[in-house]
Amino acid sequence: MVLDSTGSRATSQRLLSKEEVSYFHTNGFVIKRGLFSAGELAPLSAALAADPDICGSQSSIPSLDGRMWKVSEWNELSEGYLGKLPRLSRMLRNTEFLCGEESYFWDCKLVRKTRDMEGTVDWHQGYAYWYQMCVFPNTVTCSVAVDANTKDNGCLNVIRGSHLLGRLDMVKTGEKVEMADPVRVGQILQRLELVACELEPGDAVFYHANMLHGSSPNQTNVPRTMLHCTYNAKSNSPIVPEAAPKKVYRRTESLDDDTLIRGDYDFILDGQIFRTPGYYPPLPRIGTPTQSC
Ligand SMILES: O=C(O)CCC(=O)C(=O)O
Ligand SMILES: [Fe+2]
Repeated sequence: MVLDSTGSRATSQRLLSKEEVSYFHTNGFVIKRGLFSAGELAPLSAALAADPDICGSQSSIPSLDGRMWKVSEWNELSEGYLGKLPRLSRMLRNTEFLCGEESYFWDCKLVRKTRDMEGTVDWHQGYAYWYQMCVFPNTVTCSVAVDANTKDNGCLNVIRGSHLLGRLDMVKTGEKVEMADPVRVGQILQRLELVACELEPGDAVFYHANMLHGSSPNQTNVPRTMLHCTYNAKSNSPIVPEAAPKKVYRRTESLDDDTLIRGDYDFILDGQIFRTPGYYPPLPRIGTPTQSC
């Protein structure tokens, strides 16, 4: 067995088994414990503690209860930590298993909730935002817990089986808040189970583009940090390439799984090209592919 310097198990155990892939298709999500070791994530945790402002990259997103959340987004695969992590072999292979074909990098987000920024994330589906670009909901997100994610500090919540509901309408509440129609979500929650994804650092949850997900506010004094990496299936490249040039299929070359533990990256936060803060695409209108990223 190959052990990394923190004693984590071999990379083969970081690949989803057939049973886990089947669980994903039935439930819309699957939790993979120990996808990353503490040693691999420690440099990122330290960089975030030293620069909680994340190089000024965070956008503020309003939520229905008024507890804003902040997100940093990037779709540039840099030679830094944040550009290399999504290219690791285990990320590409696992998302290929789940997409059923070659997957390629779509984008990444870092969501960090603190006592000052409690961050309620209202229920939504990823595909609500990608619908205008892609004909199938065949994207998979892998959300990695960078620190302990608990119910108290606002872990990710998913609704088991909601990937089978199809794409739900998003509604605008007030000026800015966009979320899956809350009346419908209420009905769904009477029928399907809410699963709070409590994770240790390094655990990850993979979920389907139509999985309803969101998160509750952080009610503790410890941060809750999640790194969301999304991949699209090769055959599901945007229908109007000019409207989404950065999302068009191009092969994502995989990197060895020991890249981070070897420290083989040029920088962590400073140097990464993030999307301009404040950028948050308006929900596209049905019928016209206008979204550009
Ligand atoms: O980090 C979270 O709690 C969820 C964030 C999320 O779903 C998103 O950014 O699309
Ligand atoms: Fe999301």
